[in-house]
Amino acid sequence: MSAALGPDRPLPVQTPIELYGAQTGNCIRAAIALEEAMLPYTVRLVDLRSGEHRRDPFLSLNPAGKVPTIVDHAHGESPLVLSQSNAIILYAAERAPGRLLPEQGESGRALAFERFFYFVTDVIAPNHASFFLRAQGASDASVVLDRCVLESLRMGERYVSQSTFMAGNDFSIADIAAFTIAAFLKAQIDWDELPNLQRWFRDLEERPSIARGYQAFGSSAA
Ligand SMILES: N[C@@H](CCC(=O)N[C@@H](CS)C(=O)NCC(=O)O)C(=O)O
Repeated sequence: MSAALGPDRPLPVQTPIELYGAQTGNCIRAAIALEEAMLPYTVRLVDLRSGEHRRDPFLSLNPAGKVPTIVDHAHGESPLVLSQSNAIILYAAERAPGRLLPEQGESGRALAFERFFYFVTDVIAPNHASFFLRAQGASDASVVLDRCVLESLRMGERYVSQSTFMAGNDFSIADIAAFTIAAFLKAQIDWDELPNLQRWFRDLEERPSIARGYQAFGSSAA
């Protein structure tokens, strides 16, 4: 046993990660990842309605003026600041080996990455683009994208037809990405046609880390 962690010395206290955010999909994904990784964190609510994210002090943390952003003080004098939800999810996975990505086996990890990026790039990203187009008054274009998003989400049915989770029999980052977008679109999904996806969704609704991730910014509904 090293002297630093000998019986006379208390274990170092882990300073909680600060998670800046609001009740949005990207922020909830980051919160779920921290929950799954069992990393202590403190929520710093950012009031998007009043434009708090476009003013200092938040801008000095993330000049892009977007949430989520985390500040991790576990790195000595200069804390680690991360401002992309997917980087935060991957960082949580690295900090907690085996919890969000398979620890052993290249193929298991590769599959988790494949499915994670599938939901991020083929479902979540076009869903954001559709939201943006609608806000700009380009409703026809947004309807086309909405159709693609729902069609792509149906692929999840195949992923969970042979396994408990999106990338095998262990929970992974792929489930975080898939669950949050399925929850967002749940009223538009034809669940009767997707029995495996429905079973997977109901199981994850009951998962404590997911429930806590949704509550992190003050609302509980998935
Ligand atoms: N690529 C970024 C996107 C971040 C993002 O768009 N955040 C939204 C909330 S989900 C935001 O801060 N919107 C406020 C604004 O753009 O004014 C990520 O994945 O974290």
